[in-house]
Amino acid sequence: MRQVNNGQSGPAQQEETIAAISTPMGEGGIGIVRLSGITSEQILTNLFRGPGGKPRKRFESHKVSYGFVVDEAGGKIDEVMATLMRAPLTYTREDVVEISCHGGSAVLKKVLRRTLQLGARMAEPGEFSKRAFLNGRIDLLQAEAIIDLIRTKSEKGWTTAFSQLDGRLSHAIGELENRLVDILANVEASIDFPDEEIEIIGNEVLLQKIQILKQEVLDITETYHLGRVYREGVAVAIAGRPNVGKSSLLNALLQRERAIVTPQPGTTRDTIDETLHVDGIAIRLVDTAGVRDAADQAEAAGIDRTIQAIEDADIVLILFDGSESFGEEDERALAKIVVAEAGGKNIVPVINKSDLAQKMKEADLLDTVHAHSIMEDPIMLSAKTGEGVELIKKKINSMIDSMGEKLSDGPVLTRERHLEKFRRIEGSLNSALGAMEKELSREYIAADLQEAREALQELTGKVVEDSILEKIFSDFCIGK
Ligand SMILES: Nc1nc2c(ncn2[C@@H]2O[C@H](COP(=O)(O)OP(=O)(O)O)[C@@H](O)[C@H]2O)c(=O)[nH]1
Ligand SMILES: [Mg+2]
Repeated sequence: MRQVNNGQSGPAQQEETIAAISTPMGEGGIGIVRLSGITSEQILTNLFRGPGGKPRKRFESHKVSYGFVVDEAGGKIDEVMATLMRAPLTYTREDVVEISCHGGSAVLKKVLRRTLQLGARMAEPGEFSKRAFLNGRIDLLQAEAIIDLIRTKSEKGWTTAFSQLDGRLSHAIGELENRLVDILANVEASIDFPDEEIEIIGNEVLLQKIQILKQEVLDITETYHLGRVYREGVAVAIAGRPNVGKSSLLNALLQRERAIVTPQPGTTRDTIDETLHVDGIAIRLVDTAGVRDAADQAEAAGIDRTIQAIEDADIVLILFDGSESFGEEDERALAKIVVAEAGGKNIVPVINKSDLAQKMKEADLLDTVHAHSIMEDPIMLSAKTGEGVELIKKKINSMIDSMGEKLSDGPVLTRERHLEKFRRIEGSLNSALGAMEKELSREYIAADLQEAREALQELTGKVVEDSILEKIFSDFCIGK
């Protein structure tokens, strides 16, 4: 376990200097090489020349300087804008240098190499942000939010990531901890000084305080389902027997010819993944191979992946061909899909090819799917004309809404890690309440409350295991 500098003890110790290209590789208007650490300023002084070709003795903090990066012989490498930012008002709380170069990979690599020659070492993935965390500028929840903010492509993903970076979740957890510490202090005082004249809260009040705290913990836990959907999006699998129009539906939803469509059954042999944005939420659509008894090995492998995709999906659209009557192949596909989805709860039946003469009786199909515990009514669709595509999008949206209470402006849990800690806190509070009911000594209650407090501290990273840190920061890209 590591105790992190929480920023109350002045500027952080500076570490060896790290360097990286902080912008994506490729062609861009600007590319940035970033340095952080104790020799950042010295390295800048060595590689930078002003417009007149002269070295500069002093850089003003947080001011941009125009000039050139030069090699060891003084030859110009690039025309740049360089900024020195002295600790502690920087991304890492160490001295930071940013050199804005022309955004080409050869230029950026040359400038980076020059910083390495002058004593910097290559930064590891996420090392800048890790230093920001270790130096107490951001907590672990904010570090997680930085990755999310960089990764997210959806509007809702951005809102949740930014509010987490802005400290909404951290603040709520800080509040919970303060209240817990108050209660704990009182419980401990009653153990340590049972006879003294301090104001000890009575059992009834204590019970009530813990219950209120627990309710708040439960309210925040509730936000996880939607929080995860906002962060990661939802996975929607398109399933059914071969030739019912699964690939056609994928194309209709995406409004382009992504998947190959043929009258030949068994054309789609691998799963196809594409992302669609509906109402600010990323919807990962997975077109699957038709579920049937495979004709050959390639198809069998495709069907295995289909089953996997259905297991992983949040929502499954099961397609039927309305121009044919419900057959044995439909029945077998239906049974397999319901098993893979684990019960039928999130399956939506869709009757496709509504532009053709209909042989499938909607009422019969309804009975059949009900028999498989699928409760959603079938949606009529023509992937060919596009009729019903909007209904499907609406259905997906309303199913997302039913995954959790609408989120207010409060804190939101977005990761499995958060959920797991909140469950632990709930467990500890339950155990404290149980101890009170059994009228156990207050030592037991104190131990439970202490455990809840530890889980809160692990959430923000006040106390954290190195392996968790490694896991979180290795998810970053180099230069962040
Ligand atoms: N008339 C009509 N034909 C369709 C419709 N959707 C798909 N098809 C046809 O059905 C065949 C199979 O479609 P495909 O999307 O490849 O089915 P998949 O095997 O389930 O992926 C193709 O010939 C499509 O043109 C539809 O809504 N109406
Ligand atoms: Mg297909």
